[in-house]
Amino acid sequence: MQRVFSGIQPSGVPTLGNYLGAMRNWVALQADHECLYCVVDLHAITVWQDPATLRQQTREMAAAIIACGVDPERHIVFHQSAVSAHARLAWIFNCVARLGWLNRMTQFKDKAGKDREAASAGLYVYPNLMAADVLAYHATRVPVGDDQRQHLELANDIAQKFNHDYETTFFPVIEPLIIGEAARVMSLRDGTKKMSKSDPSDQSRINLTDETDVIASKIRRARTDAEPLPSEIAGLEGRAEARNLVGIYSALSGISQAEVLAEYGGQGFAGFKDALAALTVDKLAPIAAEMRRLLADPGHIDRVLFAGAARASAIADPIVAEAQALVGFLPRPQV
Ligand code: AQP
Repeated sequence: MQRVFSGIQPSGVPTLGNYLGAMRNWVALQADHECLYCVVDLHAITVWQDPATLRQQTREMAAAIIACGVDPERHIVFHQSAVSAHARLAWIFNCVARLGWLNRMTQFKDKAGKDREAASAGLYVYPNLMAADVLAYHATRVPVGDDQRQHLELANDIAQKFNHDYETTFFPVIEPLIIGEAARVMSLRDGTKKMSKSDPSDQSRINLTDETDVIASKIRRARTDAEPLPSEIAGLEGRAEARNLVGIYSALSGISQAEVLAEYGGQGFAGFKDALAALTVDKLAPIAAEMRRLLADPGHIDRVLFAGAARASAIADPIVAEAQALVGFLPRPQV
């Protein structure tokens, strides 16, 4: 059985983008993979987080993963900071990755914005930690949204360079799993920007915890253009907002974009938005209800995470110990 690793930052409430680009696929992969799903709090602090909020959001993210349908008994759900192998391997990768490679990462450019000098060093080396997250488990399959493709290519460059520099075949090749329609969900306010849980505008995204009337109002107010919906996919060219809403409808309903346009093409947005709002509420309301139920008992969530972290460490520790030995470190003392 192939091993899957994927992570999500507790940097806000998970969004429809996180759900369609990642979590929904995590659920599907459980049937025939060994899965590790990680709340990546080390990544989250690459941008400052209020400590109490970070604790709350870490539990919320774990609850969201379970509420979406991940089974933490059969698979592993844990928080990254509880497994030291991630940080130990990331340091080695900081020394393997080249500055030129990191300079090409578009996520750093997007997140650092205009004032790059003020961004944290952690944000810059974020892709090295992401490579360590996956390779500490020798995971070969990583389900992510399209936005993370570049980081996974970098992870493979790091693995290859490590193997070359230390004359080994120790690290395997990682395969990104970018599944289905709407692999990149865009902001409801700007169809050229991805939907993000940390976007300052709450109107730009659907949160998994949004009440049904909030979801409906956000979709009705989503930015669109003045033209009716086209009847064919080619007509979405240059219409980022329309393309995004059609993509979301298709992803949530499981019908192709062409079929969506066959039904709604030629109509204005109002009716389509009503249908999309109803569909979104239908899919997200049960997840929100289950999240609320789980969050009523934070002690239970902590126990799930601690048990997951112990199982994750049992896999990663020997792998990272071997990487350290390949580099030339003396063994760690047994405690
Ligand atoms: N808009 C999106 N469309 C599709 N997939 C998405 N993902 C995130 N946004 C979209 C996928 O969700 C997973 C977890 O992402 P993350 O939390 O580790 O970081 P991110 O990609 O930076 O997500 P956000 O929501 O934009 O977080 P912030 O606002 O903190 O930066 C990944 O698999 C990602 O592809």
